[in-house]
Amino acid sequence: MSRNGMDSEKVRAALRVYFIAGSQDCLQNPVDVLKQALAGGITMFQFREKGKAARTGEQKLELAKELQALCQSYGVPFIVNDDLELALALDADGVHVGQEDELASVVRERMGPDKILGVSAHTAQEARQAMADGADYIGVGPIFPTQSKADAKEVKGPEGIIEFRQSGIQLPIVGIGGITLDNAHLVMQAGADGVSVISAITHATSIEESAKRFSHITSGNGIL
Ligand code: 3NM
Repeated sequence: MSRNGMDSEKVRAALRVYFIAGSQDCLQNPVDVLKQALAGGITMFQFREKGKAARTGEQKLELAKELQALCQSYGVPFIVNDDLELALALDADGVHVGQEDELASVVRERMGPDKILGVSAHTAQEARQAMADGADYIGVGPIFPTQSKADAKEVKGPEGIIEFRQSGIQLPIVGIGGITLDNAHLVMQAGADGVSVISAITHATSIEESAKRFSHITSGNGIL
């Protein structure tokens, strides 16, 4: 019996350019930011409204609805970070949880088998547990130093992904943390299926161009 929400080849494809953002990450209206990122070819989006400047309550809900509708117009999965109730209320495509958030097994149970479940894993043991809990993919990070997460763990380098693969983890993996147009190829070469990116897209001079270039790099068409 497969408890996973999507077949793993579809998940791998969706992870390629996995854009994450909340209003706290954006230098302009998050709706405009996402529009440009979608035009540039992002393959999945995670709504991560977190931290001091984050919206809450009705404002968060309204923003989520707008962003979800945009994703739907591009056929791009809309994932909610660490807010199962919001994901259920919106019938989002999935949820991403960290080790300190709601238990992955509980999220899988409540979302049902057809949704995408992502889990942040820092050790092979956490990755195995995530798989047992029904995760469709794991996020591994921080690969490089990041300014976007105050409580990020120790930097792993691309070697962190190589180690996961060497220990037999075959689940789709997305690298996260400090990934830029200059280092994304290293993450892919290490065995990741894709890159999760906040600031290299939200803070780019041209958001659309940045997303386009990530798409090239991760499809193997990048100039290394
Ligand atoms: N999680 P940027 S690092 C949300 O290590 C997040 O699990 C991380 O942002 C982890 O692309 C991170 O701007 C922030 O570095 C990624």
